[in-house]
Amino acid sequence: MLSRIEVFQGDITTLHVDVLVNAANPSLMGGGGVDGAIHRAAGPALLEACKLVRQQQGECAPGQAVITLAGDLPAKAVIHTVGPVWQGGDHHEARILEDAYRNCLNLAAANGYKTLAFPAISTGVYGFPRVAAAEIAVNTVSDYLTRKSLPERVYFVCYDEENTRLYQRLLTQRG
Ligand code: AR6
Repeated sequence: MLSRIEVFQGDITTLHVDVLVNAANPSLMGGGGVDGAIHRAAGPALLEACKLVRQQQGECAPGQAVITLAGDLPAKAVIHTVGPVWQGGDHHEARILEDAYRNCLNLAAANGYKTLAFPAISTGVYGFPRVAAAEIAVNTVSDYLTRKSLPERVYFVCYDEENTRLYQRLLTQRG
């Protein structure tokens, strides 16, 4: 099952996967970090698609996810999820982060997508401690894949070497 999970170090916008996950904010109107990089690479069609979702469904609550087209990206679609803002750990941050990963997996599977790439949700501007966030990411995705056949393959995209080593270590530990 772990052969269905890979770690990739670099810029998520360059990946040729079916669907990329964006670490968005509730407004879905773009921002900094990976959100900014995805919107820049996708072009204005992505913002237009996000505006439409926002008009139809309102804001995206933390832990929830929505899907849009991918504009100029090599991916076929983008799933926008909102991670928790770290507030010390006693505001359900872990459960919300788990929900975010699981809802992205469900949405990718419901749309028939086979390959999915996640950034390290909430570990930038939102301040979630990196090790705890990586443990949640690895455990939630691994548990999901043992039960489901889609997505077939999941990539954890790490922007720096430290996070890459961390994910590789956690995946090795899970065997
Ligand atoms: N590819 C892969 N990972 C990246 C990239 C990239 N191009 N750029 C940054 N990262 P963050 P959050 C990593 O702050 O904490 C936005 O303004 C980065 O090193 O992007 O969920 C939104 O609009 C970090 O490990 O997302 C929200 O307001 C990880 O992506 C807010 O930030 C997540 O960092 C969301 O904050």
